[in-house]
Amino acid sequence: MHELGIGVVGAGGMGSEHARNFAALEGVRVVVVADAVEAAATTLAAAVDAEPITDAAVLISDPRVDAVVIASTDETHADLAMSALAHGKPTLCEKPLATSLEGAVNVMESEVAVGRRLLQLGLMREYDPAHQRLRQQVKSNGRVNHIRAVHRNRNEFERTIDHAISQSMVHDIHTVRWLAETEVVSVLARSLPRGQNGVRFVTASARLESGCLATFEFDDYAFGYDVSVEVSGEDGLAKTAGPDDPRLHDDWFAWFADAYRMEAEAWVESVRSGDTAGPSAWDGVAAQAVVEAVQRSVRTGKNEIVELPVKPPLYA
Ligand code: ISE
Repeated sequence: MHELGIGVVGAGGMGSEHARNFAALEGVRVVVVADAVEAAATTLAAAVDAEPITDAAVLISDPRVDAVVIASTDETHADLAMSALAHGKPTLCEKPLATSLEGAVNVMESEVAVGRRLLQLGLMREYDPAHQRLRQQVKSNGRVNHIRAVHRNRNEFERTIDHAISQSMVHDIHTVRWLAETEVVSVLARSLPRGQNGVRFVTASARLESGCLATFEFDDYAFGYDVSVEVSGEDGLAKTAGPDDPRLHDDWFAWFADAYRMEAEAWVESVRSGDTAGPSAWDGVAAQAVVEAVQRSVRTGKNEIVELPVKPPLYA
């Protein structure tokens, strides 16, 4: 078996999680770790026996790098993803795909121009065993009427409302689209401030194309990390773990450790088979369109329509 060479861009929390997971897989080698902060690149590279560099462009064009993982800061994702696509390299890009809908569409169009899927987006809840069980249950519960997506963070630092929505609620938005297998058409949001410029709580009520409803409830400063989903179907209710879940943590790394590992395994398999699957650039575009509608609704206090571009046949 040819050893798969992976380059990891970004040596922060997410880059480290990915690098360690990939380094533990048989037949996979993390060859390069890039981070603009040299010390961060050096530390992570040493941990996974890779070479540290500071220039992500060098990593992407490195012939030893068969596939690229993008886990750097949000505003770098789109350009790096387009560069990896231009090099024809399979890429696992952390969410969000871009920091604007226009940026996300540009990445998607670059992939459409390539003519085949090369990019998987790191919306990893699809790989979480609890979410997978939920999806199976949902399928046997008849028509979906309502989805309730609850997400609690334990952020010590204040985040702006735009960041809370684009960095956190984006996961819940994807979960709802994935479970209901339909798009969000409009949203009405409310928020509770925290400190000077931060946000404590954001709720959004959404209508979906199939006619079903969804509620998003996001707390940025809760007692512990928590993600739970509840789906009311025509013939029954399906839930992930309840509020008495013993898995209360400070952050998402332990909570979703299995999901990250399974995402890594599935992605490596898809790179080997040449069949990119999992959350796509289209999912990134659709999620970003909803993110922006929620951000608008918080500001206007009104129901906002999701401005979704046409879905290219590549993602049918
Ligand atoms: C973080 O960036 C993640 O991706 C986590 O999965 C999410 O739960 C958290 O809210 C985000 O800040």
